[in-house]
Amino acid sequence: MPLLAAVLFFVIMGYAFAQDGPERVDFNADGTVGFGDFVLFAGRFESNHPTYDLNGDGVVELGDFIEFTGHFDAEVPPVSDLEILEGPIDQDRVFTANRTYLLRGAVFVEDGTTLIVMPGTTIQGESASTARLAISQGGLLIADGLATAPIVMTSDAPEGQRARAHQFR
Ligand SMILES: [Ca+2]
Ligand SMILES: [Ca+2]
Repeated sequence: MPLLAAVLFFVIMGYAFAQDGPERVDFNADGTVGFGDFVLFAGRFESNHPTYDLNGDGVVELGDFIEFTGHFDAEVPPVSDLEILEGPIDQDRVFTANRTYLLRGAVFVEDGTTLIVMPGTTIQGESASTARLAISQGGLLIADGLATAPIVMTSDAPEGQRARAHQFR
């Protein structure tokens, strides 16, 4: 295809994606568009709820459903928001795939506390503070990754500078 048409094609595609990316229909914010989102959508059918009125015509109807199904099974790119964790985790927590968690210094999951890490979650250890994650006796870490959505534990140092012993890679 001629260059100008190719450029135009990608500009339009980029625009369409920015306007109507799958993150709009990941209603339960779990990183993919799936059945859970459908259940939420179905619960608002024929309402005027703005979140589910995807085409903005004031009612949640078939047109919105068609738009929703167009994104079905799509993966939602992780948003850049970062949560910094320091010190003890003393209340049950769920780490979700739509965020990145940065460990600073020693982070402990305390006795009697459960930390659940959802598939697809990224956890970074801060290089400058020699970050580490420890599970106290009686604390619980549940981190079941999936082949399609692994849990990544890595360093915040750039690739190629993660050579230190014991460092998150
Ligand atoms: Ca979802
Ligand atoms: Ca609508």
